[in-house]
Amino acid sequence: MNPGLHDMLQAMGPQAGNIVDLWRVFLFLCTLVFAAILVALILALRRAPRSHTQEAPDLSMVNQPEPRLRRSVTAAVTASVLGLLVLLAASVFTDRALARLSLKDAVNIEVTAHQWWWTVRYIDGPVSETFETANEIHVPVGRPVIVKLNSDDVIHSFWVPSLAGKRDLIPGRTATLNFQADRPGIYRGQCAEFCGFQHTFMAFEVQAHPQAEYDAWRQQQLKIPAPPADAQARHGMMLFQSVQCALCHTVQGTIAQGKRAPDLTHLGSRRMIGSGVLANTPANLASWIADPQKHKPGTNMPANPMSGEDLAALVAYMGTLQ
Ligand code: HEC
Ligand SMILES: [Cu+2]
Repeated sequence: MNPGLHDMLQAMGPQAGNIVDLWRVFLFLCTLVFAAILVALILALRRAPRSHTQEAPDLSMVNQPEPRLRRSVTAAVTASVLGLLVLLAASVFTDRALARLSLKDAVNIEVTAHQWWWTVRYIDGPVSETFETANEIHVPVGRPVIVKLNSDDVIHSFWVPSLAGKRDLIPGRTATLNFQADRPGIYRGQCAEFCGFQHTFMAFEVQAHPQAEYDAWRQQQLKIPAPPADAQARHGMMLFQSVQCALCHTVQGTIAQGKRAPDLTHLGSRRMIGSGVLANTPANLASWIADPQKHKPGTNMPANPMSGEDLAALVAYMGTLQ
């Protein structure tokens, strides 16, 4: 499966482009400084007076005036200050360039971080056209996206290296991040602020589609899945609503309206489950539902011991949630 591009050096949008340009300026200047220091060090080592065990050290140079040394130190200090000023200016210009992204016709999304997964809400249009999904952000290519960031528990950080810089999600404070994807593709994101046991497995992805494909995806997300016709999947639905699943998870159009876990209304349309730990296949779903702790120790979903028959029914039901 395509793991998604996760590379800040391969910018796929204007925001990441600005950041990689800044990074190149830093790399260039810091390499120059590093090389200059090494040269100075080598020269100093070669010119240092060698002492000899049999003779008293020659200390006459200590009392001599050192006009050359003074000049070199002045030059080095001046060059360092100038170098730092260049870096400062480059940072300020990058910041301005980041703020210049036109937000006309933007897609508005609200992302809430949890230990250790992400709620994604699409908030454009009237309330009847808002919907929720998890761990996967779909965006149209070439249009700006405004992401409002919140956290439900501890501090997390939203980072899609190929599209934009990092932005922290701080409980009780809303931050915003704007980005735009210039080419269709799958861009991997990752929580970039240590947030507990499963921080590593708090991944997500941004899927950028051509506008028409995005519109089709959006229409699909707005639909409420029909109750399954198949007997096994119906049994799965009944189980989902009668065992504790429904206390944590939501499936739109059913009595399952829990808000403590990923919305499963369109689970079948997602590529991954568990914030990127497993591919979304029936076998993985079964294994996850039976014992999520095996795949993501410490995760806030308990194990669900049940018969193989019930498990198969639940997986069949999940498969109908397209
Ligand atoms: C105590 C609350 C809780 C209960 C009960 C619960 N879950 Fe979950 N579930 C979660 C949480 C939290 C996650 C996200 C885990 C993560 O990624 O760290 C999750 C994730 C999932 C996922 C993966 C979704 C995704 O998009 O990554 C599936 C599928 C799932 N649960 C199905 C079930 C089923 C079926 C049941 C009932 C047998 C159930 N859950 C019971 C809390 C719960
Ligand atoms: Cu996190």
